[in-house]
Amino acid sequence: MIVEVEKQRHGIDLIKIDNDETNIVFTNFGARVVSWKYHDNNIVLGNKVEADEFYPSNPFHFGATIGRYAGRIGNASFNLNGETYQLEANNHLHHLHGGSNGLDQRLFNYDIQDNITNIKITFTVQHKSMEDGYPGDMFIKVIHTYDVEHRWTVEYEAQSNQDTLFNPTNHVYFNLNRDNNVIDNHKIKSEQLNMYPVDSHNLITSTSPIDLVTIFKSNCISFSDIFNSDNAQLKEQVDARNGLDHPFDVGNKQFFIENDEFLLDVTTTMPNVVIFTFNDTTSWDSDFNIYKAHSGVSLETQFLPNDINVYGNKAQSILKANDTFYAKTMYHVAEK
Ligand code: G6D
Repeated sequence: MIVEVEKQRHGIDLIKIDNDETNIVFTNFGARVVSWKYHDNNIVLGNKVEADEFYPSNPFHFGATIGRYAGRIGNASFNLNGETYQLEANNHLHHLHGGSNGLDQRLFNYDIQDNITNIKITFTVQHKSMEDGYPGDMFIKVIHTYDVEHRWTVEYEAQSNQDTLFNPTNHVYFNLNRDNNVIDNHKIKSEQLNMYPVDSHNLITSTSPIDLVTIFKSNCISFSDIFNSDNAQLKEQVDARNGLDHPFDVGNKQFFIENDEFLLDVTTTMPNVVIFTFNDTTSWDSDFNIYKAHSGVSLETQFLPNDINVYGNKAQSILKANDTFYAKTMYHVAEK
């Protein structure tokens, strides 16, 4: 495996890893994945040529680390230990993806370890208490590892000096098609595919999910079948937003995305995954916007969005002072 660093403007570095059949590129801007290729086929959405211009203005968080909190916090406010915290309302009345000063917008420090069977990049950053509305000074590590078997692993380690919320994810969008045509032909497979219904602002409306395996009598379902389903509850959810933008419970914390040529295996320690099929790309007014609806699918492994307002002090995203947070997600791609 070969690793090299390319410097672009504004302190943005590309860290390029070559592993023969595959290569992958990360950047210190948002500790993000910029490109992942199997031979000539781009399997994720991104731009490594003009990364320094593309990413600071990318409203769809391509490949970025999201934090402190992935997804929405309803009414941009939460209560913790009897104290109410008001966050930036950057999505209607709600707070989304840690706000405009979230981890995706931060330049991380980094260190590269070139091991025999993998290359490990440890990105670090500090978040000061209240600079983004959340309590607690945090020290956050995002570790991206790429190994000889073409497996990308992302690990998160973090501590806070006060009780706080922490719900990180990576906002990578996949497209396994060689011609980059829409992902409607991709299938999702898992022992369980339970989808939480959401309201018009994409906040969950019920903790009783819709069981897709029962509806489709299969645990391997194409996105086009989901988009065209006659099931009344599913149809109402899909039609209202031209696709999926929903949290799921998957079976055994593992699921697969596939087309005829590639199989992506995703394994995580996190309990949920938000599946977003890039339903409306028109709001991004930029020459960089070459995307149409369903150009990719993001697979955001995380705790249930808005859990703090749904479950209160039982929310899994609560990180206690001086405890160590740890989570890991692995993506393995193979040709069929
Ligand atoms: C997330 O759930 C959200 C979407 O609604 C948002 O548009 C996207 O990130 C950028 O997946």
